[in-house]
Amino acid sequence: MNVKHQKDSKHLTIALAGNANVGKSMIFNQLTGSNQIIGNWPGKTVERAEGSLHFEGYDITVIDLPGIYSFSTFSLEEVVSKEYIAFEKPDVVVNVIDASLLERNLYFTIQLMEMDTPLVLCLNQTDVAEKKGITIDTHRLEATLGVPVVATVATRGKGIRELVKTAVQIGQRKRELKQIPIKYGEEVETRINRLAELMESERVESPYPARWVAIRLLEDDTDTKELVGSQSEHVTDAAQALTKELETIHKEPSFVVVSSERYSLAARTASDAQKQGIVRTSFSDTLDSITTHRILGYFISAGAIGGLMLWTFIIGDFLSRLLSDVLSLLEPARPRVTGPILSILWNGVFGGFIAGVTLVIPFVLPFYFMLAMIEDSGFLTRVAFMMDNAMHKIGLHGKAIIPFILGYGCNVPAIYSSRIMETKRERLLAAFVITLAPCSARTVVILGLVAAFVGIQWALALYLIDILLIFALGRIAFKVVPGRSTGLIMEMHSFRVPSLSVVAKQTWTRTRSLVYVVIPIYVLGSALVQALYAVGLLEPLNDVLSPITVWWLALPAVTGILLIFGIVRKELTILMLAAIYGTTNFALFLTPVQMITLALVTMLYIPCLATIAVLGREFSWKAASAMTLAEISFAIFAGGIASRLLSFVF
Ligand SMILES: Nc1nc2c(ncn2[C@@H]2O[C@H](COP(=O)(O)OP(=O)(O)OP(=O)(O)O)[C@@H](O)[C@H]2O)c(=O)[nH]1
Ligand SMILES: [Mg+2]
Repeated sequence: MNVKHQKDSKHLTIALAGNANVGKSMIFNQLTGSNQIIGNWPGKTVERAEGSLHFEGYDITVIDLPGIYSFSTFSLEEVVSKEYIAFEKPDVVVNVIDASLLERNLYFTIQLMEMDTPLVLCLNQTDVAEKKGITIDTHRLEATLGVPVVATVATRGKGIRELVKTAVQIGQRKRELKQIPIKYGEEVETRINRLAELMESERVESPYPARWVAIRLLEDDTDTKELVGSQSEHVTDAAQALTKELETIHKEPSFVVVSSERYSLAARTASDAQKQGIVRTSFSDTLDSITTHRILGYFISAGAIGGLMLWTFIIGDFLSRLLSDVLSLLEPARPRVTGPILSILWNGVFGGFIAGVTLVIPFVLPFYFMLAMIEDSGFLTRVAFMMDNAMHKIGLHGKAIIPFILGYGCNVPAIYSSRIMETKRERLLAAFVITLAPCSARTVVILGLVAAFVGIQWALALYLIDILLIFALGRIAFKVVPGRSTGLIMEMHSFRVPSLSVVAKQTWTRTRSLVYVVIPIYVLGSALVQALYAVGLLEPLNDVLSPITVWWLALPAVTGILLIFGIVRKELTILMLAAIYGTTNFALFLTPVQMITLALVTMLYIPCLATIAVLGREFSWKAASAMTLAEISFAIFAGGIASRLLSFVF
């Protein structure tokens, strides 16, 4: 890792660190004008993000780190944050904390102080604390810790300027505040000192402060033991003996001894600095008890997921019709001359653009809008909580519902967010389930083909089949991939009225990145199909695939090329269909059975290229190809069966 530690007077690096869901990314976005994901559920930021800011002549690099609770265990997020702070040594670490959960947040603050890094405490969400009747004496907190404290309300930009100002002062060492050393109980403290001295005499080198390493050793942290053990077994042996002593005195594992001391320190500091007033039961509390109610909660959660789909169907359908009507006004401009070049240009490029606009945007936009509302209000974590039981059936806990619902939008970011799962195995299972989630591309196909021409009940049936398949296949995968499932530990944050600007920004960022990718690929693809057609290559390609498409699936031969394009992006299957026939009225050349079969196969047959790439990167290429092959064979199998069964119905 390269150590970049520019100490010139006009450049500074500020890192934002703290627990999950405290508002780090919101502050980051405000400072740098970036578009990091914001939402009311923990674990959104998974990799560090970098942005820049100019402030009073300073060139500031701001780093947004993933939210973590401690440095001791090692989830990916913890490694990312710990290594960044230790190796790259930012000039200042701004520890963002949730003022309404002061005690819990201070636990991490104490660990940061042990890292010996220049620190500023950002007391965010003070508005939420106020609503809960909590008032915090910032001066007192500052005096107890010896760390400057700035109160903020990130959603309203309150205190942000002051925060940067303080961070710059600390980063430039213009304001010296002496951090009060964290003192543990006598028996722990003497052992920390003994280990730290031993490390010095043994000349153990590490990017972390000696005291920090000593504490980690007493906590029996595997990574630290490896780091030190490779240099001096003498130290690790001594650490083991001292750990044993602690365990005999306290009759508890040593990491519990150390962490309970830290907790009691956090508790003392918090209760010293804050006052709890009397509060009435708030609306948020009432909402909370309804949405997590034993029985009602299930209906509400199911209703939320169903409602999200229904909303997308209804609004999407309406917008799609509206857009087609408006764009059909352009139809008279269609050139009368025909010929390969013109058809490439007109049908391919222009037709591609129109179909892309009318078939993609209307469905994706309302979906992402509602999703952002559900995320930002804090409702998503309640759904996860209620779904815990159901998800355990497929070896996952309720938290997995969050990436899964995100997968309804796009599988790619959803697979990234599966990092909120605790173990690698759970992440892999979650990712597998996500690749089957009916993402917006699949929704475009199901709605554009089935809902529009066969009936909305058939579209809903496809969704239902998809969910059932997810459970069935998820369960098989759970049995195949060895391991146990873990319990659900997830904190729930208060409900809040979604911030319209956050929702709007989120919707726009997600839709934009999708549209920027889909429409150009589509326009190119559509022109390519026209070109293949013009040079007479389309037929042979379709012929090669015809045993599958024509014989087994009973679809027109032309679907061969569609399914190939669909590998790139699933919307392309129906967008290309429109391009080839020059109309979006699919009923002219497909029977209802064919439409349902085509939608079913498209829904299941492969996670798109981008998803495969992420799977390969996040897990392994072996896992990615196994999932891809399994899904292709399954889709073809299921499509053939469905086509035969459906011919009895229609
Ligand atoms: N009321 C209120 N809400 C806030 C404030 N700051 C942030 N939020 C909300 O808190 C939630 C979490 O904000 P994020 O910026 O995503 O939190 P984060 O710390 O980056 O979270 P992770 O990336 O998951 O670790 C969002 O719903 C924000 O709208 C605040 O000062 N007041
Ligand atoms: Mg974040």
